[in-house]
Amino acid sequence: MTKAKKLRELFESKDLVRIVGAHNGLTAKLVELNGFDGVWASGLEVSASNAVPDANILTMSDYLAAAASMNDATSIPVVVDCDTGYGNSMNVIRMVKKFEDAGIAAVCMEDKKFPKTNSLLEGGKQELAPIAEFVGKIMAAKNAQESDDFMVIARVEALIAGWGQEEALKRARAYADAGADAIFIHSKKSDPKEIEDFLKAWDNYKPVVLVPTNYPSFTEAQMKQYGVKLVIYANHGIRTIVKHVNETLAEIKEKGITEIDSKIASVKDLFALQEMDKFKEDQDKFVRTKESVKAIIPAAGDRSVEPSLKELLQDRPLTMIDVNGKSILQRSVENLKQCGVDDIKVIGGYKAEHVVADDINLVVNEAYADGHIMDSISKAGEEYAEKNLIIYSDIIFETEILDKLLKTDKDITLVIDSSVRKSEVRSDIDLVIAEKPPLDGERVINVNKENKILNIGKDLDREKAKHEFVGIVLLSKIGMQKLMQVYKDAGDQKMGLCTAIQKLIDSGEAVNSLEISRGWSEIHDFEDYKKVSEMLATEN
Ligand code: SPV
Ligand code: MG
Repeated sequence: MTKAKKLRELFESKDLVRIVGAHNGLTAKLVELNGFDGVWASGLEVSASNAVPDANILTMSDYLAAAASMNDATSIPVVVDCDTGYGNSMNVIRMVKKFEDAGIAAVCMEDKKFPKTNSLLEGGKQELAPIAEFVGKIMAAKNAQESDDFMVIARVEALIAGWGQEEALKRARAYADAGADAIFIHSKKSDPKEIEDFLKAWDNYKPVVLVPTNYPSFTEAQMKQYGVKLVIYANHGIRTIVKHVNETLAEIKEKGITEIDSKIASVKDLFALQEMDKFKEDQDKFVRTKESVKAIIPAAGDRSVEPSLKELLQDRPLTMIDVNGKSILQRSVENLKQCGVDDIKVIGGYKAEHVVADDINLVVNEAYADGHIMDSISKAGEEYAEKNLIIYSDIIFETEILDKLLKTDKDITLVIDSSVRKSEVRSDIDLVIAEKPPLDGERVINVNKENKILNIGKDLDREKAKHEFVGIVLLSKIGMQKLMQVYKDAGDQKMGLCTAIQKLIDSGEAVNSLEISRGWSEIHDFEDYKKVSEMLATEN
């Protein structure tokens, strides 16, 4: 529904339509959020907000831009104060076209000479235009509008100019007869008597509009008794702003900002008015400088079953243990961010309440004890990115590994380590048998040559398994869908990642590898923890 139609409907359905002055999108939005029927794009507010007199110092384009900003920021109708129409009838024709095109519901013109001076200015020069001239403007406006719903309000300034009640009534009738949709009768007196006299004599010949700034004792109940249709509280917003900004500035000048926060709107309040949540959502969806990457870090398991870690893991999961001043998780998060990965989902379970790191998205798997890593990964949701990283929560790694991995373009790529064959082989690591032997120790360039994985798991033939799975996998969207399908089809909540990958390989899926031989470590027991802490201590 157009805003012009909305205003028409308000005129039909309400005794008294209440609108409030604003000067930009923000103040207009506050008017809407406070439940008023519409916005008055006040000439006084718009010019005051530019710190210039309300005397046609600004141009029609300035007022149009301000009104459009108010209209865009709100869903309620905007009635625009168009002063005298910015010139003669020819200017009015263009004015109506421009404001109607901008979605404005109604325009209001006053019967003064151009340039006008604000009506409330004490001793202000208030020159009335001849009736014929203003009637011509109303006819021009009504003829120029495209939709029947658009309203033209004629503002009678005879009382402001001191020309008396009779002149006011004569003008009001002439404007109404020329096609004006409503008559705004203005007064600057503090006593509402002249307004009441007008209302009695007018007898609702056409809807009446009031701006009771100078006669605030005239209540809404009285307005309703006289059948007033529209009341405009024209400038109370900007007057509040001036007073309170001054108070705040005075306090800051005197005391700094230590105590001011609780007295003013929070930055969060501003973000809400700016609809930053929606902005962020759209930004994530549509602003693309590279492929979208999501990281999933399953960190739900309870590893305090490892006796040497029992002490350390009493109050936190393994990923949260402090390794030289930073948790394992925080280290992973920082590495990911350095590689441009901001969408990081961590699946917590055991002591999930203690899983914290900067800007992570924590998903809690309450039933973590019933499941295993694939179960946790499934809890990250089914909205996969173009590239999806799965990173074990108990490894520490250097950024370069991710950098290299993110440059690969296969559906599934596992980071594998070739140093395993040299070190003492432990029973708790995931071994890998790859198509080709390790490159480590050889002088090679283009390390990223394809090397498919044939087998992965803890119980592989140690003679054949020359690599270890590092705990980092990169999957395309398709790769991710296939991996999760394997998990779903198996119906085994206790499935580990390596089992799922082996099933993919068995079903003929190509699983590739990125070989490294340094730059990472897992922490499976207290010995690992000590070793890694020492390495990181001497790192810099
Ligand atoms: C305005 O708000 O700009 C008005 C109303 O025109 S008044 O200031 O009372 O003239
Ligand atoms: Mg005005």
